[in-house]
Amino acid sequence: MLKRIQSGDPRSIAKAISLVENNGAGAQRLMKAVFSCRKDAVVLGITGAPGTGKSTLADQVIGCLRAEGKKIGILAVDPSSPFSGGAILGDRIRMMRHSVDADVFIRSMATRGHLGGLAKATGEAIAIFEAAGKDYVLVETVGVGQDEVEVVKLADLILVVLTPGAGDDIQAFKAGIMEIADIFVLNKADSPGAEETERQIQAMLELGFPGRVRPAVIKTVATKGSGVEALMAEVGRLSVSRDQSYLEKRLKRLIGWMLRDVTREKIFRLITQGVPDSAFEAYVDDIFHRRTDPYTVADQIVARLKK
Ligand SMILES: Nc1nc2c(ncn2[C@@H]2O[C@H](COP(=O)(O)OP(=O)(O)O)[C@@H](O)[C@H]2O)c(=O)[nH]1
Ligand SMILES: [Mg+2]
Repeated sequence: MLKRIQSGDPRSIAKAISLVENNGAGAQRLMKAVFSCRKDAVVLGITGAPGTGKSTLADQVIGCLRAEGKKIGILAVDPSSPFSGGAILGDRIRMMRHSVDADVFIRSMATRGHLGGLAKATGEAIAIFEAAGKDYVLVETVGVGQDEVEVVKLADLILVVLTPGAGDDIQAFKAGIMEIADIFVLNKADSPGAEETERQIQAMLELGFPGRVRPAVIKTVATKGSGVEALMAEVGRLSVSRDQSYLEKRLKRLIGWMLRDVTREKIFRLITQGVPDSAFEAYVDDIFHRRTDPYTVADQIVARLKK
């Protein structure tokens, strides 16, 4: 399977991502192999509120990169997936013209069971793309919750997409995503109020980035492709000047998640093996009859496992 992934075979890439997403049998073994042969891609995070034009923009970015012969993997990450089948479908339609291109792989990632799980699955999918020889990986996320901030931190460069009249978004974003933006994209620059919003973004940047290189604000009309060249020039400039320590940080964050997750799983298995169902039910019964409480019992279980 690893050989087929390395040859860029889309089916094997899809299979591998499903395997790590579902944490299926052999996922750990596969990821060990993937890690040993991955090569660094440029990972671009594209984040912003729903409807700001992230997918339309991604489609343009794909077009530019394909013109240079680059191979690309795209992850459309949607943490609220039970309710947003339509959004992901929209993403796919937006990038449809590239879906027959064998060197462009588009994949949606859905929510995971626990916080950080989505980030881990996304990180693993990026590693699979890197093993498959992709030069660029685009990660589209809706930038709202904590999980999304974690996901977008996997990127080497983060593009925050805003639209005219996004004053409220700017307030909402300030808390998390704004600080980690490398480039601000003011998309839908063909809509009224673009200049005013640009001023608001600049004003915010003046206040909010002490001791940091101020990110560029680039106006685009994704539906027409205007401004995309300037955006790609800035992406190119930043990815060249980006030092190795950045990449190291991204990889270490991913490795940290994997290590925690794998360890958590092993410990969980120990618990289920070490505490038989009958003993567990007895504990539940004791708590139910108020003879004890979950905290005390948890301590007892841990003590039992330590022995
Ligand atoms: N007027 C205008 N509409 C745009 C622009 N970019 C995207 N759109 C439209 O905005 C809608 C949402 O775009 P989409 O890419 O799906 O946004 P996403 O939810 O952020 O991925 C679509 O109907 C696009 O055609 C733009 O620059 N100008
Ligand atoms: Mg989208």
